[in-house]
Amino acid sequence: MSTDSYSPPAALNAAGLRLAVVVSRFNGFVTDRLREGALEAIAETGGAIAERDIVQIPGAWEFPVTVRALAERDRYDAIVCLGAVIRGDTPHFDYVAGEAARGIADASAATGIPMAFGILTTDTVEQATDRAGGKHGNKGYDAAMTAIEMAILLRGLRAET
Ligand code: INI
Repeated sequence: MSTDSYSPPAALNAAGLRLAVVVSRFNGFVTDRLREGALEAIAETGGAIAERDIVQIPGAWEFPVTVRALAERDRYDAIVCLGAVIRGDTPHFDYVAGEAARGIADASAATGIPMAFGILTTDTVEQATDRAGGKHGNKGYDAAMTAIEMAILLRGLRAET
């Protein structure tokens, strides 16, 4: 799957990496496609993921507590977060998108586990679908590639110390 601007390193190898994918059901017509993109990236790089490592949550607000719980299992090399927060007419957008971003960033920094931000934050449904397998690529695919890249990078950095 081609993407707008993310360019993964030439030969990423996800074999043996322990990955979790967290997908929110809100705006499921978008997040289903992000999940497909993420699974495609994992398969393409030689990785594998079991059903139990794909976690569904109601909405983007629920990411922070979920990724913390997953990180505390001490089981994952990286976590991929997939969601869609669409502004529409609701002021809910700013709270949900902002807290999801902050909570994931905090959890990642606190636990040392890379957490890729594959949560679309858009003004319109069209902008979201364009980025979920449409004309601007698939940000789920990009997020999974980023998680794989970061898992490998951090594994290397930690091995050096
Ligand atoms: N959750 C989303 O993932 N995307 C949205 O666009 C959204 N909007 O617009 O409201 C949304 N709200 C639900 C929220 O994430 C929580 O699930 C809900 O508030 C219950 O905690």
